Amino acid sequence: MNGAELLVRCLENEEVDTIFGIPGEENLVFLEALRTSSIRLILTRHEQAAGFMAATYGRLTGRPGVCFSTLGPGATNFVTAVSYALLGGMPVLFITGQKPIKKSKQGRFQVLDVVRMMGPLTKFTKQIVTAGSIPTLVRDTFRIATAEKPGPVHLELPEDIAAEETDNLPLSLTRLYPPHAHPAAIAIAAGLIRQARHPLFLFGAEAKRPDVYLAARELIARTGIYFFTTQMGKGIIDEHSPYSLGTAALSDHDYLHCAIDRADVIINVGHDVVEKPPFFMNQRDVQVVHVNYSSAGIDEVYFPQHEVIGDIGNSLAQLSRFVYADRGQHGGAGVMGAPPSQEVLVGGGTGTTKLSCPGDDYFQRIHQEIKIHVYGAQGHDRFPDTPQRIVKDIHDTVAGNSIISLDNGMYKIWFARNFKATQPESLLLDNALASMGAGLPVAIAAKLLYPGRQVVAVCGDGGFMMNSQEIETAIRLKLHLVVIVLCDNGYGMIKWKQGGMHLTDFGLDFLNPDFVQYAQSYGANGYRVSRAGELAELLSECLQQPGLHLIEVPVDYSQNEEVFIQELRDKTCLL
Ligand SMILES: Cc1ncc(C[n+]2csc(CCOP(=O)(O)OP(=O)(O)O)c2C)c(N)n1
Ligand SMILES: [Mg+2]
Repeated sequence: MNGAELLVRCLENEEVDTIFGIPGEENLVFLEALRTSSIRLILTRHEQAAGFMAATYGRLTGRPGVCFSTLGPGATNFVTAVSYALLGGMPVLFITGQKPIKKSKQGRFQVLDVVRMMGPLTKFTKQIVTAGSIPTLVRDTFRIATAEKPGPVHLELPEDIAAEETDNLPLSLTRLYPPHAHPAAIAIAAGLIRQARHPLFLFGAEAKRPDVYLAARELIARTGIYFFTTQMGKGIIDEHSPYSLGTAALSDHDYLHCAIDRADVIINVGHDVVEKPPFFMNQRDVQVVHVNYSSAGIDEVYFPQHEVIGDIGNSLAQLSRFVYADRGQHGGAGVMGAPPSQEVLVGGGTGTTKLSCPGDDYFQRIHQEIKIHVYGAQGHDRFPDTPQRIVKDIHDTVAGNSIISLDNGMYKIWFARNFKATQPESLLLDNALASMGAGLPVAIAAKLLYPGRQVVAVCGDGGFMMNSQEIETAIRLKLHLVVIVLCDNGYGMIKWKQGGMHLTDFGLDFLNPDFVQYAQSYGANGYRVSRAGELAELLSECLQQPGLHLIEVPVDYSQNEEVFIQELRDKTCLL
């Protein structure tokens, strides 16, 4: 067999069932090997989209997603998706073609040093120089991509190596078992929790592993300790839990931060500094315990005083046992000993609410305040819709196990904050590279993986246009998808920041195509919301009918200022 055939055999051996990409002439031997394989080819309209899709495969399955492109321009188009996988901790193998390395008749046409380009962006990058080395390279790249923290790896397959004959065969698979944390580290963490008056758990992106969220759910249920999540940790435990304080969509000053400011020990499970900070550590007297597969990156806003490094699922199971045993002795589950008769004052821009908080239920009170001011926020019943109303209408219309894929823009903060996730995949968002353009490709990959679940992409009019061509891919694949495009005719998030800096409104407005006609030109269905309340009706219909549906939703972003600036500034937490 030739090198390309062996590469495909090795991918099959790694249980790869899908590959995303766009071939160039340098990939034709590889494409031919794919044609006769068990691997499904998903041809996309931009390599960046193929990369986002493969990363989503990796993110959702824990096994590397795979994508491929040609040399030069195809490889450079991958760069954003490689970076997305790197910061987001998603296992992906990127394969790029290359001119023959032994002799080439095309000089340096399209030739870039792609291996070097991938260096700072991947966990491993290499040019394949003999066909016989393919089995070890594939095994090694899959091992590296999957090892915590997962990420992207890259192999370059030159044309002549693809054609080179070899009789080597794939290697057998091995499974990685991360080492367990040192018992002394567990004991110290348990001691800190035991002594804490107001412990809080934080769950981040790397806690999204099946064994971790099972252990996390048990730990919270057994101990009754309150928790919150980072944006990417959302849904690890159902946010309807009585112990959930929601998601840190902002880094400071939200209702949740009243609880964070009150906490004396915060146990950060699976969080690292790549995500926008869920809170700022300052020199305040809070103990932060970092529970993760690897040691914390120390930063001005993150310098945990204690670390529990090792398999997170095991660490949580052990902590659960320690803490439960201790709490059993000291009165069992409930909120830990706050001083009696504390007063809590939390309120919104619509007026403050003064609550008398008997005993130790400060966190319970914050839970109530979040229920009222965050999840209960309806926005105004007017047209165009407010972000709160859009989140609520989508939340209340989709099925409990649906998947919402977000692009990047202002609405991401609203969704992260106001949408109650029930499952780890409920809200797929990127708070690491936070690149625009991922919303639709991610939704396509999610639908391919979970054909039985409702999948909705929510994009801004800016982000959607960065990969809108993938509508064709979705149509070709006959996917039932709903794409919601929030229209403010501008880069709303940056406008908000510009306003926050008291700068003049400049340079951020654009014109849009008619999205209804745009969708129809692809053979999709297009709709436009033109009155308050219509989004929920349209969405409900679109979720019933097969095919690709695009709903254009004008959005009124005046609430950014009203809530995130005025309401949160006016609220007070008395500690
Ligand atoms: C690829 C990329 N370019 C630029 C940015 C910076 N950026 C972040 S949000 C944003 C505006 C997004 O606009 P839109 O998609 O219309 O969403 P809106 O905020 O208007 O709802 C920009 C330009 C980014 N995150 N990613
Ligand atoms: Mg916009």
